[in-house]
Amino acid sequence: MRHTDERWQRRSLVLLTLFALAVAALAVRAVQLHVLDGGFLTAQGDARHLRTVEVPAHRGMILDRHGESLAASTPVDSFWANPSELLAGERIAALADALEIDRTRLDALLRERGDRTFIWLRRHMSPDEAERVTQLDVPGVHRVREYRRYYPAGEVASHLLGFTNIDDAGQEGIELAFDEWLRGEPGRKQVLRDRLGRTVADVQGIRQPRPGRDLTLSIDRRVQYLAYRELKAAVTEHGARGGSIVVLDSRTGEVLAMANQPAFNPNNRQGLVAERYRNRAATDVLEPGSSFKPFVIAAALQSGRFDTRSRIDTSPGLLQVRGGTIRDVRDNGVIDIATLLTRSSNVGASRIALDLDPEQVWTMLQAFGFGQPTASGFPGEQAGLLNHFVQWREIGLATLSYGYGISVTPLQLAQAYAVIAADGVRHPVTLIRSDEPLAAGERVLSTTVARDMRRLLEVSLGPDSTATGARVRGYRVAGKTGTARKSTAGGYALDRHTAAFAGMAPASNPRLVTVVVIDEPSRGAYYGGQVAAPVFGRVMSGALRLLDIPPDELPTVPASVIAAGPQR
Ligand code: 59J
Repeated sequence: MRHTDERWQRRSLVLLTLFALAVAALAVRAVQLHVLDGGFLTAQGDARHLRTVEVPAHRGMILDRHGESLAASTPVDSFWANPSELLAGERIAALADALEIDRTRLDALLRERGDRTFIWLRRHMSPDEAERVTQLDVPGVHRVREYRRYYPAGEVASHLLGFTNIDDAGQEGIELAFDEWLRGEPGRKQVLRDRLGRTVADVQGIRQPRPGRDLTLSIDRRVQYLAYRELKAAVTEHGARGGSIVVLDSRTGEVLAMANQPAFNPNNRQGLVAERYRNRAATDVLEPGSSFKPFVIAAALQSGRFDTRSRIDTSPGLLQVRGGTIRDVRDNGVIDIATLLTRSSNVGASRIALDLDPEQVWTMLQAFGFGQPTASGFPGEQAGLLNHFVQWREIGLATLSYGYGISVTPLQLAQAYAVIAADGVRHPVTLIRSDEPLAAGERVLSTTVARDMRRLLEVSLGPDSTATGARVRGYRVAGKTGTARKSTAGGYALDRHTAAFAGMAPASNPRLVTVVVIDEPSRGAYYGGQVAAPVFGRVMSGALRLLDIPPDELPTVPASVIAAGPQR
């Protein structure tokens, strides 16, 4: 019994001693870690922290139909900081210098945002400028790769392309409409940072950025430039408020050019007002006035009640209808339809319209595309206004026949003229190059009526026309002028006009449709024939040659040459 007790005591003593030794060992180790190795371990813990950062994706380019660049993203460098890291450091003055920002501004920036862990110091520096900042190696300053959009065509395609914001996201125009396509998807990567926030190593890419896709427009950069240049010259010459021009390929519905005034430089938008950003050709409406007459006349031909030889009595240059009086500038007497178009008789157009079934006219105007936005997909595009025929009274139908009480965008007007150009078929308007054979399109007019209409629009530009500026040497041209008083709060203004010209060439087999609108010419001349037709003529002349479209008019041989007989 006693023997057992002794053994037990001895065993307990051994255990106790071992336990005490273990405690002592732990205490020693604790002291060792805390006191001796403390600094080293703290440094290690802080030095290695992983952060996930976003890697911006490269935005796709916008190209013209021949692959010329219209918008491209170039790499730039941006700098950010964690203010608490930077405040602790010195060399703020040198940093401000290298960043090319004001010292006091940098101080304020850092103090204001003192509680945040991320602020931008400076964005979008060129690689050279950025290198100077990086060389300073100021702790807490971080460099990231970003992209900046550049528009090689500058003002020339400004409204059409729109622009991106500083994060390269689409804000206006094509950049906005096709943002999803262009934008790509940012990647993510994990980086290892040291205690001062410097990236020690890219640990791993979690997800590669997916670059955006390129977008090929229907636009031809050369035609676009021509359209821009001639429109700008005319708006300047006539002291106009603004203007628009649209050039369509009438066989496909592709927009070859679209320009407006005033314009803006998309590469430097500082201090610009949003007013200048509007692509008026799609976002602004006008009362078309006489440039609208062809559509009601086309409805008349299609109805079978009129043909190209029909004669209309416009005497005495006045027409009383229920609700008002229609006026011509003079008494044109009994005239055929071509003359009606040349002299732009409002009475003649009204007489024809009043003889038609309103529902049939309305259906046809809808088929031409009025009252609905086109298929262009352009942001902010207007539908225009085409009242329902049950709302038309006699006066409503009469004024509609010469282009009032309806509103259209220049793009819609071009689309409708393209129906006449394309033998009666409406092709949806598009801003994207179409590589595939075209969808059939929608038939609006019979081929015969479309050709008759073309002939009338060609003849109306004959010797008596006020629109001689619309003529193009070597090509037959068909088209129509319009001069419209602008509607204001108190009725129609006496001194504010929209001057327009719309037409096509070559008239025998049209390829191009061009619409020119000049808003409020103010230097005396304001008729569509004087102000808009010459722009049409110059743009068509250049575009037909640029596109190698064969002439359809035989050069006239001077009588003197014929009289001289065969040359040897
Ligand atoms: C006109 C109108 C206003 C709206 C008349 C333009 C109407 C009308 C009420 C007088 C200027 C002007 C609904 S005429 O485009 O007839 O291009 O060379 O603005 O008639 O009833 O001092 N065009 N224009 N009319 N309104 N309301 C002719 C015509 C046209 C010309 C000239 C002069 C108008 C021959 C326009 C041209 O074809």
